[in-house]
Amino acid sequence: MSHDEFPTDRPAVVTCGLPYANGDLHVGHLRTYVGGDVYARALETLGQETAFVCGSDMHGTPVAVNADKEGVSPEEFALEWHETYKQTFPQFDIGFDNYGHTHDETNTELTQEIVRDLAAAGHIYEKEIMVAYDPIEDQHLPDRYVEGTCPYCGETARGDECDDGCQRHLEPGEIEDPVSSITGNPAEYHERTHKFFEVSEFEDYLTDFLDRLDGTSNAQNQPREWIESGLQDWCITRDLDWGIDYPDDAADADDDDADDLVLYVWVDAPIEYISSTKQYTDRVGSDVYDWEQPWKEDGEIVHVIGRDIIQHHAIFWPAMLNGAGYVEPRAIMASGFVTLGGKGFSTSRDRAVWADEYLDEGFHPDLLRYYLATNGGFQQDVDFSWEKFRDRVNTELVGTLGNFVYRSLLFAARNYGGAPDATVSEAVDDRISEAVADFESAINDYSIRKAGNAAIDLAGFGNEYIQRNEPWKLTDDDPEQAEQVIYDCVQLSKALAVLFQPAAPETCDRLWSQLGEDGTVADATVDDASAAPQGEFDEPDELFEKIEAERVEELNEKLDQRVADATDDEPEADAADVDDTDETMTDDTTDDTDTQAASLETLTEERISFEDFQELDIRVGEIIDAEGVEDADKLATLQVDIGLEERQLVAGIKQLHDLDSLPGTRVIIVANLEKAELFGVESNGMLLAAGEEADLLTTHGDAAVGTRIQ
Ligand code: B3M
Ligand code: ZN
Repeated sequence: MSHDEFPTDRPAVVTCGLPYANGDLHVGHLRTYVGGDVYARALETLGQETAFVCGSDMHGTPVAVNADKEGVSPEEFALEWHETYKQTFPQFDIGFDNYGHTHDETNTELTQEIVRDLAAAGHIYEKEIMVAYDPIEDQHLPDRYVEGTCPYCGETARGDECDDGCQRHLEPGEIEDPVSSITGNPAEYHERTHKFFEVSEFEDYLTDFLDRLDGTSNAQNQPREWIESGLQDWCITRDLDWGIDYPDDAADADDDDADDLVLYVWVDAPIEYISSTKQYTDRVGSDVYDWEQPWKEDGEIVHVIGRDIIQHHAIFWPAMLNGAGYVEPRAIMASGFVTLGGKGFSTSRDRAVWADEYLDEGFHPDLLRYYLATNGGFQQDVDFSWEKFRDRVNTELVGTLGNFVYRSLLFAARNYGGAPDATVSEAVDDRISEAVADFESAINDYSIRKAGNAAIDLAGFGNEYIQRNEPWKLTDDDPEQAEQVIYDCVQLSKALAVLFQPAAPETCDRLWSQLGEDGTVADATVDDASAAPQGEFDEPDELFEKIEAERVEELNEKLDQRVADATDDEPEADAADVDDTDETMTDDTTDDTDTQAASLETLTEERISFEDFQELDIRVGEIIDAEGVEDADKLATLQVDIGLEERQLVAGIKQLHDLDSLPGTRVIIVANLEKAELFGVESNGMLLAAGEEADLLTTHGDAAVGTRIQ
């Protein structure tokens, strides 16, 4: 890590990728917003001064195209969604300090100012390029107005992004076989003069920047590869009415076209991070939070985004910040996608669990927050399943944390009217310090999952502690010891309220009041975890409610039906169906929901020669040891004896096999597959397994370990 550990004495800004003001939010979106909120709250719990900001992304063709379809102006259309989001986020306790939008005055002015600064510093030039154009409608077709074939991977792509294929950002003119996504008319390419931002000039800066960048490893590794394969300059203007005008005085005097150009949505969208921070300062005063310090002097800027927009945040945006003289991001946390039955959510096909729908089902927002924050490592794709949701709620929230706190506080209130008269024991004080240290290092590792686990593990300790000491048996025989144990349990409950607050703010606030503590636990810091409880309190209520199995059955039925309907719809590619929110990563290992009958893949027609087959060095092996990869839901590290040597392999079998029972199992491995690194663990070969359940291949005779398969 190249930065000082949190908390630092510089102000932090935590941002979340701006939602396009374009359609309902689903659980896939919420993963990033919950992630950002948990992270921002956790920083504050560490005592780090933090502004948590975001806003709606009003511009760009995703909005313009959908507004067109509804026959309203893009502004009206986007503002309506903006208002909806402003209400939805607080319902999940996603507590932005400021939630603005990219079309407001603050952002319009700041965007134009930054573009002027970039132009003045010589980072913007103009060039004639070919842009897609619909000759029948006499309409330019920027970005999502055009669809075609990705020149890099051959998949169907939208004008500025290959989101079904290689995920690359595409420049105007790159897409092949262009077709208007509005009319379906074949498009032509026309020459136009556009403005370019010279990203390529920042190669050296960006290379060094990535070395300094903290966060999830995907945000560093992918951009490094992009730099190695050569940076392109980005066209930053579009032939479109909807957007922020390219500033006049940044245009060349002899350039008539500049009048008609708006800025590409990806110019003004990230600038909203700064504008939103500025609006926060405008509201609370610079003595409370001064936006200029983190953005212009020195601060800790942390961007929380979906992994599909890494390139925009780790290449384009830092180049812009650097070119215009702003502070660079400290960290980028790029989340994996949420999938359903192993496939991406799809807004247009209604294959999704919607934010509103979740609340309408009557579930507390903290349950989903906890599930999303801790269900997998942040950069991992996770499959949403109601069973797993129920399992996590019932086991960890109800069974571990809720159970411990309830039995402790009930006993304390009934027997002592609150915390007994005692001081915390050394063992419990040490265990709380350990939890605080785990929490702190989780945040410095950018792992909200580990931060959540620090609290749940502490609750596990508490349960074990109360069970082992059985205070209910001590009240008569050893009242002093009973008081000690219960005091310790009250102290543990207080620490839990503090450390679990980022994940479950409303519940922990209730716990805070149950403990009779003043104010809100959101204002507490890690020091309060060890501070003496205030003393008196009444009998508590339970913090969490169990989810019954029948509820899951009902929910699954609804969801299965929806997934089936969405799957039926799939082959139809509707040219006019513009959907920015599809997340189309498929999960190539396994998934939890078995909603679709396994259909057999068609046989590969192409034959390979015997020589080609012989190039594979396939061996009989025996598993010596199997352990789950930390932070990975599906991966396990295996030590396999292959006769001549011992090999370490990583395989996606963590949830599919009882790892403890694997040692001694005969397996088949490809020994000469190139080495790979998965979650930081080297895999030296590949385990062969069949199907979704990873049925392990083995031998049925007595071939010796190490025998080659032929
Ligand atoms: N509005 C949404 C997306 O592409 C886009 C994010 C902007 S963040 C500055 O995921
Ligand atoms: Zn592609």
